[in-house]
Amino acid sequence: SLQETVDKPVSSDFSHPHPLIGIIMGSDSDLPVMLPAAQILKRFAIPFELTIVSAHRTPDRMQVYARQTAARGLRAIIAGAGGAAHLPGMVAAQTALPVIGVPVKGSTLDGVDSLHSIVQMPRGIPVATVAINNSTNAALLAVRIVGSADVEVLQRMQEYMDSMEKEVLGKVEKLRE
Ligand code: RP5
Repeated sequence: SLQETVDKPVSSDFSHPHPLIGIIMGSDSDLPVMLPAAQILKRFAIPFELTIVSAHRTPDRMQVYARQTAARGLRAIIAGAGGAAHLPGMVAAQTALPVIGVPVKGSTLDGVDSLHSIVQMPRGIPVATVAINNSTNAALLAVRIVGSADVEVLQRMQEYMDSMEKEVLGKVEKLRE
């Protein structure tokens, strides 16, 4: 049931005991959009946790989660939500950590509703907002945040960028053939 899914992690396999990044989402229906973020963090060997926190359905859980993140050693929060996507902003209001918002595309308004809800934060409380459904970029930004204080992680990011460049240049070569 929905109540069960909000009370426990989506999958305990995903949740590291000492995470640096928290991936949270408003509903289990957001999971397919948020999973690429988990895959990126795995690829970069960044410990993370993944769970459901709903601003509207579980407001107390959201407050407890947001207020404890810094003390628990997290470095950044990736928060995905669709529709009236208040989760990233409300979490950013209750922690000094960087919050990265992922607008999740719903069935009716193409995700623009969510994008606007997340990006239009009032001055003073920023949420770094990525493109609609682009949890990959949210995770890459989180890796960069961790990398700003960890040269090994920064090196991994540089290698990732180098391999991407190589891949594109390989395609350019193929077109010439
Ligand atoms: C938002 O409402 C969630 O983030 C989700 O994107 C959307 C719909 O949620 P469900 O009704 O599918 O649980 O809060």
